Amino acid sequence: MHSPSDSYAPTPGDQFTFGLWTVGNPGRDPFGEPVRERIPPTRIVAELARLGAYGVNLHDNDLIPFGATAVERDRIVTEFRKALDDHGMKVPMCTTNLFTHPIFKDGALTADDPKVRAFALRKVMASMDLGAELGAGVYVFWGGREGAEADAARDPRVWIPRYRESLDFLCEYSRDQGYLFRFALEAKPNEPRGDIYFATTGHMLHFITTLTHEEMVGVNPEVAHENLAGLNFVHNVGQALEAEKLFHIDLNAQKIGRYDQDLRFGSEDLKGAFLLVRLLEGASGQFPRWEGMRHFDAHAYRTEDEAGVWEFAAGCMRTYNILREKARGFDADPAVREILAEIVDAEVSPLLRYSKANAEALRALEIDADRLAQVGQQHERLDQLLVEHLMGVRG
Ligand code: GLT
Ligand code: MN
Ligand code: MN
Repeated sequence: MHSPSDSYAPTPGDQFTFGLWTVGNPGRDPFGEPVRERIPPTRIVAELARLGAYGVNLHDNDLIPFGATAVERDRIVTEFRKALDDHGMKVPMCTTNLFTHPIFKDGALTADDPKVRAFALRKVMASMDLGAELGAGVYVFWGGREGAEADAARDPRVWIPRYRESLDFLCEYSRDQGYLFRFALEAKPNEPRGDIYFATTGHMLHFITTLTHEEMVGVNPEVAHENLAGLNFVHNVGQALEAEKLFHIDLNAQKIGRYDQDLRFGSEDLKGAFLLVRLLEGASGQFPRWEGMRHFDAHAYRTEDEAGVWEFAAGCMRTYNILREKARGFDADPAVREILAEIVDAEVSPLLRYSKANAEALRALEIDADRLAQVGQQHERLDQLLVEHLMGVRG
């Protein structure tokens, strides 16, 4: 599976990253205790490098235990940096754990008690210092506990300004320190809260336009999270790309209608995964490849031992590379190209940009509505071609 002659074998050039918390997930769930030993971060770095990843991402407490002294912190960071250097691994993204400690039980940056908000802000600042020290360029905000069960307790016009003020504060902090962070906001509709604030990437995209330093802030959409909300992930990522706000991405898989599963990339909804890879890689040739990190926010099944964890990690990357090849094959297929070329009417399109003359030209344009209504769009054939490429009988 990992022989160098294998063209699907990942290399650092593919820009694959994993969170320490992903391959490090010990298999705890709401009904059961951990099934695996904690893998030390330095070994995670070594193993992921061996498998061909580009880097690892982390929360402050994935590396440094909550409440560690400054001396402990520095010792851990030095040891971790050495592992990174020894294995040529990078840390492109950092984030803060604002959800595990019970102080965050009713939110962090949106909590009612200003001391809780102060604690959260202080924790993010320290975590940004760590991220900057490790060379991270992207800083993720996942507001897992920013939400509610009892909505009578807090009006949206109270928690929205709190969240805005916090991000404005942290943008200023980043600038004052001379850090070059780009913030990426990650939405999720529910879990662990009954409802999480800013449920989808679309909500985040609007909220960003209200921030003082909106140019510093983008989104980090996750496959599973948009699926939990029943949404089309490719549409949402496409909207973020079009807005030039796709700063990071969390790749995984999810069965619709279930709890947040964080499954191995491509293990469910292969067609969705194919269309996503096609979009990110710019396979159609219409738009460029997206340059960001291909980050996997997923974990191995609870049935697995450590060997299974590395199978899981290799599988995420291998599936991505296979889908990239499939997407290129699909877009190079003459039958596909012919259908896509026929869809565009190059003659009329320029008239659809407003000018007085174009408005007049539209009025004069001959349009046979009944005839147009009868033109088939060849989508059945196009989609069947996609499915055949995916099944490996074409291309
Ligand atoms: C947590 C969550 C993820 C977020 C991580 C970043 S932590 O595992 O389920 O979706 O991306 O805070
Ligand atoms: Mn995520
Ligand atoms: Mn998730």
